[in-house]
Amino acid sequence: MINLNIGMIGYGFMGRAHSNGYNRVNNFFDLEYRPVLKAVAARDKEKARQFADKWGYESVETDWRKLIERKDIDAVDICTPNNLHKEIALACAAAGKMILCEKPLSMNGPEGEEMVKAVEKAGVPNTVWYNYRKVPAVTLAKQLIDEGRLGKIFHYRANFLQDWTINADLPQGGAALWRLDAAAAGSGVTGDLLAHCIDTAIWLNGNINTVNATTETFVKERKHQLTGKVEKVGIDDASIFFCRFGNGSLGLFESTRYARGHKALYTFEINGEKASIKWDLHDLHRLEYFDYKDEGKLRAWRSIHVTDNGGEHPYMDHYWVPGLQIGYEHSFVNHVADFLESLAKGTPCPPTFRDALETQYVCDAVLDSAKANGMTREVKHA
Ligand code: NAI
Ligand code: SOE
Repeated sequence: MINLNIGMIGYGFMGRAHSNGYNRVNNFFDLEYRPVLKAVAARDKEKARQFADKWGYESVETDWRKLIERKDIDAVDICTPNNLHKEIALACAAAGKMILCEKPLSMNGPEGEEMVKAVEKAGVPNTVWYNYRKVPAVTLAKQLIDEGRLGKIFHYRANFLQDWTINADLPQGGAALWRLDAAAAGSGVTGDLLAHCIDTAIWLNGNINTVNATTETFVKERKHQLTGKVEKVGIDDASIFFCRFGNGSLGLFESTRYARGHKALYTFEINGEKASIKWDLHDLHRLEYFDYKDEGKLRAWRSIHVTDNGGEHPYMDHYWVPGLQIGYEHSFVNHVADFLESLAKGTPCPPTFRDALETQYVCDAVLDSAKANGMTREVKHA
């Protein structure tokens, strides 16, 4: 077994999800590599120590640059707000470290281009945590599409709905609320939520060529947690776009943090000439499938419980017995497993930085189109 020494930067929500992935992966997958939690970097030493104790990190650093300089770190995991992704990734590439970076890759396309250039020049293995690809039901959707079961695709529809920023008194910026601050997040729901939908869509249905978008910022000013002043809100609270894919299909995407009653409702539906599929994050182990070739009197949507482990359902051979499902956290376990398998084979682990740049370009085109009152924008390709 080869040890892969991990250095993690940031110890919030994703710091926990990834740490769980590293800790669990060798329990479920037979791999050549074993992640070793060497160090976590965070500005507050005491909090970093508490996190390190809880999740099993050997040491802490209070400056992420020190972590990257360390000879005993092989791979760096970037779990910070979006405005730090580029600087950290460039430093990692310069130091020859492998990188696992949280989504969105960057604040915008030009930043992403620099990051892709840096990792490809350095030749360091890299991946971006678009973890929903690693949900077995979503991977099964990919398999069904690649097998041609849907035939020609006509429509791709996706939503990512939340409701946690409706309160106008919620401040922006700083810990926990950096997503509301354009300087830290880059954009609002476009980069935070639609980016997931776009990544999955490109993976399942190919590149997006043009977009027409509209966005809205419902609460125009919020108190900034760091300055204490009421400041203009620079993020998009809601973002809607329609698009044309390279394969001729039409896409419709919506995301918002103002859909009262929805906490994290990510859904997609794909309609092809022969069959359709639907997926819903709230029921993440199920894939809904409608096949027109079924006998007429029985033809209906079927709900596939993606838990078979005789090789039928992706990733599930590594878990329990048929019928017993896995959860959100396992998408990260699966992603770590994919990364370690790719390392052993010497192949890239999708989505790579270059794959994630494609998503970034779509986000840029969406925001640009929205600024231009929905005018069509061509999407640059990575
Ligand atoms: P969070 O706010 O829970 O954690 C961010 C962490 O970064 C905190 O520990 C904070 O102290 C640390 N940090 C901030 N500035 C730092 C600095 N200068 N040096 C060291 N540490 C610093 O945020 P969360 O939710 O974990 O998000 C982090 C990243 O993960 C974001 O890019 C976000 O878009 C992405 N994300 C991805 C998800 C997915 O589904 N793949 C889910 C949630 C977040
Ligand atoms: C926002 O609330 C958020 O945590 C996003 O940042 C994640 O990327 C998404 O997976 C869930 O929602």
